[in-house]
Amino acid sequence: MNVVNPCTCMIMKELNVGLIGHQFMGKAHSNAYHNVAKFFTLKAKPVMKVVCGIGPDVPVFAERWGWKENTQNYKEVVKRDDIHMVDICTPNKLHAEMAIAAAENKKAVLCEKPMAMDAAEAKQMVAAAKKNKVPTLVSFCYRRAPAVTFMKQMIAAGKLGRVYHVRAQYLQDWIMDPKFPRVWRLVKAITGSGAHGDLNAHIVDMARYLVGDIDEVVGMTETFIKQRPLEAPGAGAGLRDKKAGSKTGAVDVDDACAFLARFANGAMGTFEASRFSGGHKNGIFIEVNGSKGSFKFNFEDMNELWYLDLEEDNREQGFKRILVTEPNHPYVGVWWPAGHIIGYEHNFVNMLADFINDGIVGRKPVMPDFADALKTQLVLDAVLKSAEERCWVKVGK
Ligand code: SOE
Repeated sequence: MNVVNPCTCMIMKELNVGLIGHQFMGKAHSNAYHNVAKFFTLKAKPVMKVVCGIGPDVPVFAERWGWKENTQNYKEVVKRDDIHMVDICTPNKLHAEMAIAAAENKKAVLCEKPMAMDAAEAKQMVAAAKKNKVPTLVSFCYRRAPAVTFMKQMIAAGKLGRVYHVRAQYLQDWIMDPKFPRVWRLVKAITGSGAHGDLNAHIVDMARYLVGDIDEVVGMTETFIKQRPLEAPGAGAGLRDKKAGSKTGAVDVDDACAFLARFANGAMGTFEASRFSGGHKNGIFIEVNGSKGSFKFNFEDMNELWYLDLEEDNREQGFKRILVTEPNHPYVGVWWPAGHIIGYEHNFVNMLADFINDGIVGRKPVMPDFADALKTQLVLDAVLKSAEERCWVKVGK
């Protein structure tokens, strides 16, 4: 087999992957490795070489998902000569350390979002990737929902004219019960921030992708439940499948964060992330209004894109529903015939195909690479500063 390091040679047949993390995102990424070569024509086939995680269930995970080996030691994984790509699906506080170690060992790096705990860490990741000339990608998976990619293509083609507004929300409700335990996503030292870094990160990435960079922001955060039971040992592995213990601990991250933004092109943005929006499970909504029309997208109906054409006769105007399942819509051709809808997990497969073909083998930057995702992190940092200082803040560089 012609196995070579992707960072030193462009001709390769197999891409050996080391995955770090075996919870929710570890599962989503494992599913993508399983399926990507079956649906897409790839320039290199990923080989699920080794999964790394902490806990007695790692061997079971490896067996179930088809990872050839498993380990608890990530430092071994990033150093192995036979690993070409490292995929980081761990809690946020480990992203920078692991990504830098992987880049120093000349591995291509895929990293879950948010990229880092803050922009200072993200800058170190960018520097390590640049120094070692390795392909990188941050897993902002929703930009690769066909409807979102298609919206981007239409906006870039001028369908909306001048963009006036971006309206984005990411709403969940999984921690509304005050008895829900203080899981790692609610601990600042592990996660960096709460709903903001977890959810606003996605919609900031989508908005930047669709409309461009953000110059300044003003925001507010709130923590509604400030004390929670600590997590009891022995809970299930699912994100929401947790048990409360008898002791309690402080919640030091935001439950919700809203902010206003001014885009470099003059558009106005409103963003809202909350884990206290009853009835919303994974409610991602984004709308863009321009001089010639509007687009809107709701993830819970992710195969649909709504489009308003202001150049139509005003008596016939109205939002029209485009079912984004035609073979010539982005990514759709490799999946099912028109009308046979796709779901959440397909975004990860689409993303992986782009990273392997264009980034790792093609050696072209695939967005959002570390340098691009740093810009999202700078927006997130500016919002937190603004909330603390109660004023508008310029997004850093
Ligand atoms: C948890 O809130 C979470 O899993 C996020 O971390 C993901 O990025 C999001 O897409 C779904 O919700």
